[in-house]
Amino acid sequence: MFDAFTKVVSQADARGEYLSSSQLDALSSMVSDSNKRMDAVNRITSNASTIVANAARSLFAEQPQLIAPGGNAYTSRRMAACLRDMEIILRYVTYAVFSGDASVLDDRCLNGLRETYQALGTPGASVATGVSKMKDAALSIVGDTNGITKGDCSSLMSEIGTYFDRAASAVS
Ligand code: PEB
Repeated sequence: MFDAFTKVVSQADARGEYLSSSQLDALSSMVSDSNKRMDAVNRITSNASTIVANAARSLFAEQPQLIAPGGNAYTSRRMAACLRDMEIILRYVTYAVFSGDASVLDDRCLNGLRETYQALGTPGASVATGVSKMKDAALSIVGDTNGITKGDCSSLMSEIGTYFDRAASAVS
């Protein structure tokens, strides 16, 4: 499991080189923008249940076969498993945002997830739709300028988007 710093150290060490000035510049700008990153993590984390519940409602409205008898989210047990899965994925996304690196998400959540869904008969494409709905909700919460000093969060938001995209494409 890497963060943005240990990732760069490991890459440099594999080549037996010192850290390059462009690597130092990238990490330095990450440090100077770190309050934005922590605010983003805090906003997603404190709205996690709303993000999950709304994304799931919207998924089931679009794909009602999932909650019809025989559907993959039919019965309370499967519905609970589905909501739990979305919550787990969102939690690992927040870890990746915090670390500035996707490896925790890859290694502890996404690795083998497609195969797990295939074995369970759970439609991965539907999970991916749910994840992309969580992405939209999370980004609109992160980008909400109401009651906060306005700044440029565009690169952070596009980075956050890549973690959701990574999760969606890992299961679809
Ligand atoms: C992954 N999900 C399920 C299981 C596992 C995971 C390992 C099987 C064991 C169980 O039921 O608990 N677990 C989950 C995860 C990690 C982990 C991400 C990462 C660390 O450890 N059903 C739908 C939707 C979708 C869904 C499309 C969006 O209709 C999910 C939610 N996951 C779903 C369902 C089950 C499941 C299990 C319904 C139960 C499957 C079943 O028993 O039929």
